[in-house]
Amino acid sequence: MIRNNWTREEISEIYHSPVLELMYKAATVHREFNETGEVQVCTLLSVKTGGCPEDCSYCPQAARYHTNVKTHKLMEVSEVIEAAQQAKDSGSTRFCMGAAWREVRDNKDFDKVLEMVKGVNKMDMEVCCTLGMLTPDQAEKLKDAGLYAYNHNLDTSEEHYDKIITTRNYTDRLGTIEHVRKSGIHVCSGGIIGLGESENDRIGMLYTLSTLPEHPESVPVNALVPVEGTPLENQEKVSVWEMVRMIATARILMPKAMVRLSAGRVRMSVEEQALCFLAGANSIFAGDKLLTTPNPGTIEDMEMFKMLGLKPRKAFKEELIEA
Ligand code: SAM
Ligand code: DTB
Ligand code: SF4
Repeated sequence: MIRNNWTREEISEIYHSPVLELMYKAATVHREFNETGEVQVCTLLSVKTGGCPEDCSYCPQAARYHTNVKTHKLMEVSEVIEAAQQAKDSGSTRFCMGAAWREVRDNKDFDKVLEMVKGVNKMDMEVCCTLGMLTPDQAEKLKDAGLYAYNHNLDTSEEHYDKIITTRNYTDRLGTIEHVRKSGIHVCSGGIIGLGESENDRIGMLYTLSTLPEHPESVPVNALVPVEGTPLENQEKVSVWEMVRMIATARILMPKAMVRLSAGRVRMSVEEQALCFLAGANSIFAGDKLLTTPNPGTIEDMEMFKMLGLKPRKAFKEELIEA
């Protein structure tokens, strides 16, 4: 049964249960609702890099921090299509374009992004964007261009939010998620662990996500990639058990969602990633770069899939065509 009325107490009990018990339960829910052994492979492309006015303290693309990220204006449509083709050729079924914007503005750049969405959509890949805040009208335009999903993370709990970001608030975030939902685009929303948040904050974020009127179709779970020059550059690495707890709890609360083992895989062994798949993760970002930071390479991931007997998942769109 899919529930949207979880309580913080119930979530805390699940999150804190003995880890082997938690994994068993999550694996059971996963088996019941999804094809275990199938992992969705997504590719990210930073279509506009750096120079962002926001102050997200984890982010290498915020203009105010001195990081090694080179700023780049919005890419050309043809360059993006070429990158999408490469992603498709290497087995990705979802292509996600990210822009270091606070929000979308109604200007030529947005028109260009709409062209990118149309182009990737024609290639029979699921097309996703993460561009910052959206108005209802902008969400409609993206939907009309063929956008399949929109990524907009809550990142942390409502209580912890202003310790991480001060240039916008939780209500802004939830507003965009609502506009995306209303336009009929799939919602992709999750967060980051390792920002110095408490376990209660992690539970709080999962509470907000799992009590939305409809669960997000994808829930990315990122481990902070600490980047030199950002306020969080010296944060300690999260242990694999914290990732496992987060992924397993998300899987139990939101049984049908794609739970994505997102940033942080470069610092995880194959064994650690396998624990995350067992705990219910069924999606990854592939390719040697996330937006600006490194990610395991395609060959490494192919070897991992072979070793673990995992199969890349077909695009949902493809399934619809075949049905
Ligand atoms: N600017 C848009 C926004 O913030 O919504 C879209 C791009 S932003 C880079 C997308 C997401 O990347 C953030 O919400 C955050 O969850 C994640 N992210 C950014 N920097 C990260 C880091 N150093 N480690 C892990 N995740 C990170
Ligand atoms: C998400 O939750 N993780 C991805 C994607 N959504 C856009 C981004 C991770 C970014 C990690 C830092 C970087 O590479 O710049
Ligand atoms: Fe800008 Fe997004 Fe980075 Fe925040 S996370 S600084 S909004 S690019």
